Amino acid sequence: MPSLKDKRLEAMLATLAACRRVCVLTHYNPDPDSISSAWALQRILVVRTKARAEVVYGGIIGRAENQLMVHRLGIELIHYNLIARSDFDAFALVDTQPGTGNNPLPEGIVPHIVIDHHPEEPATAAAAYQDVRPGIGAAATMLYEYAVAAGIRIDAMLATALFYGIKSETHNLGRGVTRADVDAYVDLVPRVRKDIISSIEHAPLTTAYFVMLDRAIKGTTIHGPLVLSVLGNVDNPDMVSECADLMLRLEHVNYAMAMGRFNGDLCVSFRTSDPAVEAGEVLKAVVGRDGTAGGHSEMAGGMVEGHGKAALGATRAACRELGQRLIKRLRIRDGAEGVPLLKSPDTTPSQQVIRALLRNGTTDARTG
Ligand SMILES: [Mn+2]
Repeated sequence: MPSLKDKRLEAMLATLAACRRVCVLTHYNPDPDSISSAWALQRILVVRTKARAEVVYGGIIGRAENQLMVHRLGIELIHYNLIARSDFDAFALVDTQPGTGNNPLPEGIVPHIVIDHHPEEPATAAAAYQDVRPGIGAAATMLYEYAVAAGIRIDAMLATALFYGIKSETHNLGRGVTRADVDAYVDLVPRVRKDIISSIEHAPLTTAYFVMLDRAIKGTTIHGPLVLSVLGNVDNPDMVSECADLMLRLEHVNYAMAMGRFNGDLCVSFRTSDPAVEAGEVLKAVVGRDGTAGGHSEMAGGMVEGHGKAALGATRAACRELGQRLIKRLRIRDGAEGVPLLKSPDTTPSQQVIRALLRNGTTDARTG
């Protein structure tokens, strides 16, 4: 009797029976989960169908880690601007869905395939094949299952890509994982090139990165349990999400939102460690009709278009407005003003603890 995984695979492949060339779309600025998932689907389609398949993205691969991942693993991605959409007779979406505004699926095109782990979007129902499982920690886990069911060879490079996709998406299995994620991770470990993972995780950073980081820190204010970062213009949109990730690590902080302008769009990232708050829903409400947003329970991203010609002052005002909406939404009292990150007291509790330990001679001062 065919397993559920085999049935899923056969149902997916059946939708492409008459297709010649498939466009596998990631989200705009693809992260490791999206890149590895698309790459795995491309491999499956090349082996198991008569169609050719390309991995296509619409934005920019910004993070140093992601650029190095693509380079070291030899993943071929094509920018959407370089393809002719008439060359393709089928579209497949991974780690994203139609109608989310975070992928370059052309208006009016109904995708053949949607495989995703974000909450289901209404437009997805029209796809010939959908597999949307919001409980799963990483899309790469789903594509690993398809790859196994398809019987394709998962070589060291593909294994490393999928492993890194799961690892980075789930913070090393520490965030929103299911049994399937753990199984895929464990299965992949023996085949992974650990040296490549290590080099990706310690990718060289440009001086431009530190300039941007400096600006991000200077543009950050603390509003009780919330941190807001206004970055101004950024040279890559991933900087916005990196900043939100970093600021959530500030002690006593449960929410972080970062905003920056890239290519005429205002990019927004929201992170939370509060299990009572659904990040995707909160950001959708905050952005409202101004733009698009979506995400998971702990992380979300959004975009407000039309900031290309706006003066930076107007964009900053829009950021302040989004910040105020978030403060209201999270019901943070006395949060409207905020304190600049660099003006907040320099003696935080953790520093006091370290000093006390040093005074008592219980901390080895030679380390660290
Ligand atoms: Mn994902």
